[in-house]
Amino acid sequence: MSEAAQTLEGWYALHDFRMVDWSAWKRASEDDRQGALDELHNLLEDWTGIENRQEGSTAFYSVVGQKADFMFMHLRETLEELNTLETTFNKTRLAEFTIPVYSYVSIVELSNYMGQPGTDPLENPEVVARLKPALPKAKHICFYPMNKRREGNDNWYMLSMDERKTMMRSHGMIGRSYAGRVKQIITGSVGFDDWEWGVTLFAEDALTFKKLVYEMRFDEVSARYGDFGSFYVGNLLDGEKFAQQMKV
Ligand code: 76R
Repeated sequence: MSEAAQTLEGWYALHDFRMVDWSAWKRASEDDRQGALDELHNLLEDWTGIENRQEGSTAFYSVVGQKADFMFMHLRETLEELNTLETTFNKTRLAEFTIPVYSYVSIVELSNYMGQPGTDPLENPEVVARLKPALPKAKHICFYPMNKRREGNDNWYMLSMDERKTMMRSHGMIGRSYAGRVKQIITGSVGFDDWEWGVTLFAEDALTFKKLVYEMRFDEVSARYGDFGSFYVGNLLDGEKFAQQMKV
């Protein structure tokens, strides 16, 4: 058996994608619509409080295209908290005007492929900060789930630790050349959801997603071993921007 990579886990993650039921929204009275937006405002404030207390973090983005209209990415200490906030949202008036279209459950993950042998990563404050990150308020988000292939001669899980380390180093070097332009959060989802990882990228320039993902396609880890799910891309929201978007 090949040696499994050691992983460090941080906060649990829930990506929650919603579509707006525009017909119902337009049929609602102005008061009902305002009430729904006010309630969302309060929720967003609660979530900001949680982030300020470093008990979790939430990102709120629109989604471009027909897969969804907006999304939340929530990070929290426990799966129970994610469950509670999911149902809290479902009980709001705004939720009556939304249709859940996709969700993804995972946990912030760092693996030891690039780690320094003989050091305890949890002693490193940078590592700890990456496990429990405050999500950036970048202009754009990109999310997609992925697997490492297990097919015939292209089986990631049959490779030796050394072979995987070499390839992951090359992957990491490409990634690092985007430092400052992209913030990436890898969340592991083996045992939690339908793919093995969620990839969430944040950038000020959406084109950086295309450049980075394309460049990685030529790197062996992605070229030979990467299988990808659907891509979601969108723009930063806050209470005001959302109210603007929902204005009828
Ligand atoms: O954590 C680190 O910075 C160390 C190096 C590193 C690891 C271990 C790293 C760096 N990644 C790691 C693990 Mn990554 N990453 C992806 C994708 O679209 C594609 O082809 C793949 C999707 C992108 C865009 C990306 C970006 N990475 C992983 C893993 C877990 C693999 C495993 O355990 O087998 C996956 C699935 C994955 C996928 N990676 C980076 C980036 C970027 C931008 C970096 C540099 C980060 C930095 O240095 O700040």
